[in-house]
Amino acid sequence: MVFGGVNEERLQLNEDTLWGGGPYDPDSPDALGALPEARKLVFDGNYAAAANLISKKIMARPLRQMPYQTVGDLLLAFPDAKTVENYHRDLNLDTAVATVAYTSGGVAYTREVFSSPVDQVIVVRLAADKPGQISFTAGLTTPQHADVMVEVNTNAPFLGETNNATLVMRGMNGNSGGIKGALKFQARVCVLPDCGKILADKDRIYVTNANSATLLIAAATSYKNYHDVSGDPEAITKNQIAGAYYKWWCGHVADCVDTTLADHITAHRKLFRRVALNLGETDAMKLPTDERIQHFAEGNDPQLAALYYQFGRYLLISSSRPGGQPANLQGLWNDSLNPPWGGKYTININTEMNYWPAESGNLAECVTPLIAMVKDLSETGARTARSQYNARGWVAHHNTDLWRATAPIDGPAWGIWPAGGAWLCLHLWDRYEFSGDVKVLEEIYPVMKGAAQFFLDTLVEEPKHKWLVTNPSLSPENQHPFGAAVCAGPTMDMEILRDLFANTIKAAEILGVDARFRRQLATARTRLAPLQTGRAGQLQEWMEDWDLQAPEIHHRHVSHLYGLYPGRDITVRGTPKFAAAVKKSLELRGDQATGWATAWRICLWTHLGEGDHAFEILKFLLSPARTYPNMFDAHPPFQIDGNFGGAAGIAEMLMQSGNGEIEFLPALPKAWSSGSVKGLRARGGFEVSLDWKEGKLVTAALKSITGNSVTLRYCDATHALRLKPGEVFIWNGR
Ligand code: FUC
Repeated sequence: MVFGGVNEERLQLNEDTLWGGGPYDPDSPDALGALPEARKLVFDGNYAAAANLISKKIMARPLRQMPYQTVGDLLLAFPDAKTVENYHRDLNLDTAVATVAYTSGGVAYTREVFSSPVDQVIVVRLAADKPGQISFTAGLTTPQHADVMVEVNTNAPFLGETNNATLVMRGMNGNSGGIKGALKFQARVCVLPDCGKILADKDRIYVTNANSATLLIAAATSYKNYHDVSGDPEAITKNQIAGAYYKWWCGHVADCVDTTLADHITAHRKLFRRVALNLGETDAMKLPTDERIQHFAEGNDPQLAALYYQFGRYLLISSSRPGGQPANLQGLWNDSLNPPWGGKYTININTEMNYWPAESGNLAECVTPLIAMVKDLSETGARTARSQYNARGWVAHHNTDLWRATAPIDGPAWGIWPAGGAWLCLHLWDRYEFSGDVKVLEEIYPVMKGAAQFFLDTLVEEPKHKWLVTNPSLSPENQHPFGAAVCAGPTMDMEILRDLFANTIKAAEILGVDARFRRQLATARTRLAPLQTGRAGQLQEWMEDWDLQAPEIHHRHVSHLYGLYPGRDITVRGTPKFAAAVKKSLELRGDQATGWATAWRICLWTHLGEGDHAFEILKFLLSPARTYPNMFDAHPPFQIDGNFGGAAGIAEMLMQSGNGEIEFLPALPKAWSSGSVKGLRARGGFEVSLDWKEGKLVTAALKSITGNSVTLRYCDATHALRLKPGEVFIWNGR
């Protein structure tokens, strides 16, 4: 995070493996013994007693998971600027460079910052348009247990005329909930001035009268994986700084950085430039971003929606790269040791939502960390499945952390929900659907199989209709009218399992494996509790028609509507009765909720084909109530899922794919009557570009990646085709 002050610059530093605690196993040893009684209490309608028992016996120990934590701050103090003119700061989404610029005392200063995925360093470049004008003091602070010291000339002892010094922070992460901190971490800031003077004391570096200066920043922890913390952050950060340093050094300090910057921009653009979106441009673009957010609801700034979409892609590119951790509740931008909700992976919506714009936004690489995490969960979750349920396969409840904890946490109103891992599997399947790559399928199939196996072993017959249901479970975080959230067979679980079983069966068919298991899944699938319409015409959230009596009728979660989006159980054309019931449920819930919950509503309305309604909700999401001046989503407080869900909502207005179809402009709002988009990806393995005028499709260009067949749809017109890999087809929607 770049704060951009004039007299002081604060760079808030994060490293995505710096979390509290260490490897741990939170499974409750009393859970398995209590499970039959808990199930009975739920089936008997004794919900409060069930919750009580679950709270005592089944919840994880400790009850909470480990928090994501900050590294600390790099502070740069500049001489007092007497007058400041032309202050400007921006983040260029196309280069991923943040710039601060101003004039003071007749000197124009610029400060550029970028975080290079190539060299694994953050680079700060301080420049002035007159020589000898760069003076500052650099120091590191942190709320962690850590020491800061200066090392002089460790990187380039041979560079006679150019001195350099490095700030080094060495620390240990914190304990949490009785789990001892087990991670060493280190941050290094190498300060490289061009001319001028560099001095250092114990923990500060002073640069005076340089022509310019470059800072190279690296950070690492000893985390290797969820059960191995034997890494050497000193070696990692030294290597990263040295690598960047030797690349940086090009003979004359003033010209250095250029290769590092060029490589950074190339790597960023490789992902970012795949999609171009134009929704129209107006004079509102000339205003600063905070003012545009204030005025977006007035309806005259379509480019801000395009910017919000691309900002979402930028955030994912910047927080979810192969080899790193998935984007957490704050992406990776966190200034605290105990951020809201621990900055964890909440997998009853939030983590999944982070990845909603990824595949259609042509960012398959960014999904890699999520897939790696789900693989880890299939290992830790196998332990929980065995010890807490005596089941095969694996299970994850509503949250996880760096250590891949999978037991139910927080309390029975939140934690006793076994479908978190099953939901995540939708993203594995999507990876296959969007790529059409059988190698992907081979890699993910065992994980999907394990997730499905767990439910074959734990679904129980409900007494009234003999449906197979989850028990104990809940409809994420929503209380039913009987003093608890715990219940059996909430609608969302059934929808997730219908998807999981169908996708696992398809995967096994394609791979030609597990015929008997496929049959078992198919049989179990037909016995799951069905969708039901309640007395207000709504889609029932629970097996019983409780919706209208629930204490929080406008609850933020709309879990039971998963079947319409992101699931594919319900569609307007395929299951019109249930689509109408979803609409009724949405009307009952209302349009406005927390950031992510507002974004989910947008996505749902796009899948009802109601673009103007979705756009009205987007106006709320993109207002100061739900978007901070820097465009971060406001839950409130800051939570990044709303950014990603909002970006997905914009893409879903323009194109939707699934069930063998790609639909163009399924929910185009009137406000975006003309526009174009290039480079979206669709299920089945297609790249899609569209342009439209006066609310009507002009052309849809489709490029096949895999050679699959597909049906194109625009309004009521359809066109079935099969292209060769690489072949392009242009359609005018008639
Ligand atoms: C779920 C949501 C909250 C919040 C938290 C991180 O518990 O219900 O609104 O987003 O996750």
